[in-house]
Order: sequence, then C-alpha cells, then structure tokens
Amino acid sequence: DATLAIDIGGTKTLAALVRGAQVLGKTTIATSRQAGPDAWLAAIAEHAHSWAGRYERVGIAATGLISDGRWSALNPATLAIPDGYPLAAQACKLFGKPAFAVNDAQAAAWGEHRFGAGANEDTVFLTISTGIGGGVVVNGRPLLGLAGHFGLLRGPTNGQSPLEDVVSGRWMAAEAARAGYPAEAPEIFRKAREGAGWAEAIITQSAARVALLCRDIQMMFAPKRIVIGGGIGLAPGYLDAVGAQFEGLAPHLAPRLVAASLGSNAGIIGAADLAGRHR
Ligand code: BMX
Repeated sequence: DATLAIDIGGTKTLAALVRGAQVLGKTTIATSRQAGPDAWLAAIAEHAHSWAGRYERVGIAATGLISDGRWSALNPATLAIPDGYPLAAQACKLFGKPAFAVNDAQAAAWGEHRFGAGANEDTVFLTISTGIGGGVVVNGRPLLGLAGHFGLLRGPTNGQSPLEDVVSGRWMAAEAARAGYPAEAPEIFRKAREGAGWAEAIITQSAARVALLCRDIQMMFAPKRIVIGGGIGLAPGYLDAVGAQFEGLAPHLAPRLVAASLGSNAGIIGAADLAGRHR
C-alpha cells in the first residue's frame, strides 16, 4: 500500500516510494526552471519507472498555490508555473493512479505534524528555501489553499515586495553578488563558517527577518512549535541564528523553534499521507 510521492521545488524535485513515514526509495532531479510542468512530470515519470506496479496512488507536494488540483505560481521568481495547470489530473493520466496535490510547505507541515517534530500538536512549518513557504496544522487539520503562504506577506516590507524576496536563498545569492562575492547559498554558508564577514552579515539579516516572522506567527496561531525546514533553514547555524534573536524576549511571547525531524523528506511523507486520506 505505497504511494508515489513527489515534491516539486524551485530548485530540485524529489520523487519517492513512500509507505507511512517510510521512504522505500528516493531520487532527486534538478527542476529545469525553463522547461515547464509537462516536462517536469515527464522527467519524474522517467525516474519513477522502476517503481511501476508498486504504488496505489500519487501524492504531490509542489511549490506554488494549489486549489482543487490546479497549480499556479504566486511568486513566479520562485518557479514560473502556467496559471491553473491541472497538476492532479495530468499526474493521474501519466501514472494511471489517483493523484492528490497540495502545496509543498503545507505537505511538509502535515508530515511533521503526523510523523515528525510536530508531535501531533498544533504545528506551523516554515521552509526557508528558494522561496519561503509555510504550512499550518490546527486542531488536527491542515489549512490548504492560500493559507500559510508566509513568504508572500507584504506587511513586513511595507508592501515593497513579498517577504521572501528579502530573506530566501534567492535573496542571499543576489545579496552576495551585490557585495561583490557571487555565490549560491551553500557557498555563502561555507564562507560564513570560515569567518567571512560579508557572508555572516547576509545570514544574520535573513535570520533576523525570519525571527520577526516567527514572532508574528506566534501571535496568530500560538502553535506548540514552529518547525523549520528547507535547504537554508536546515543549513548548519541558521536555526541558531534565528533563535538568537529571541534572547531577552519574555518566555510567553517567544516561539519554540525546532528543526524538521523528517529533514528534506517532510514534503513527500506529508503528501503521501494526505493522498492516502483523500480517497
Ligand atoms: C513561494 C511560493 C510558495 C512556496 C514557497 C517555497 C511559488 C511558486 N511558490 O512562496 O507556494 O511554498 O515559495 O517554495 O509561488 P520552494 O520552492 O522554495 O520550496
């Protein structure tokens, strides 16, 4: 009773064979940013070929807005998706099994809530990644559709841009280039560990903005925990840099941050579980 679970992000795509919280097999594919959804699905089908006959359904977690199986970009800079692409229907056709699709961070929030650091209690999940994604689980239910898209908040920037445009991995790389050190996020973290001031400054600035976001989230949902994931969020030192911003904050106001215990599998595990319930 396994699920073909797919997590389509702005930088990479995971395809996996999942049963419960168990990942039986997994492959990572670069998301070819210019190619478009038909080509992304075709690449997944090619990689998933060896699992044919072993799954009953397809569960998809994808960056962007998903409503009723249709897929659109909210921030095309994270990934350009044609408006209203019939993701669930296309996947159903391609893989010959029922398919259910949900936003990537919403899927990860659900995965962490059920099987990971969320411990079956009210959970907010934040992925600090190519963009910033968010997912909310309250009273045992995931909020779907637009809910939890914290990277798209404009209050924190006085309406100037989506919040993620001044926080995410994409912003870090752009900042590094502006500082005269063209580097992608992993390199920026490496340089910071070696003591490069410019790299430390970029990480601290991003972390400080995420800390403010977490304080706001605490006011809105008072979750037991805010679970942090994503390539940037899980990079060594990042979570501590966010947590350092809460020093001196009254304990009843301070959010409790924890790392995603399912790591980069949170999205595929959550999407698989949601697909199993959606019959
Ligand atoms: C953006 C938005 C969210 C997504 C988040 C993280 C798009 C294409 N995506 O805010 O739906 O959850 O990025 O996505 O509008 P990731 O690709 O960085 O994991």
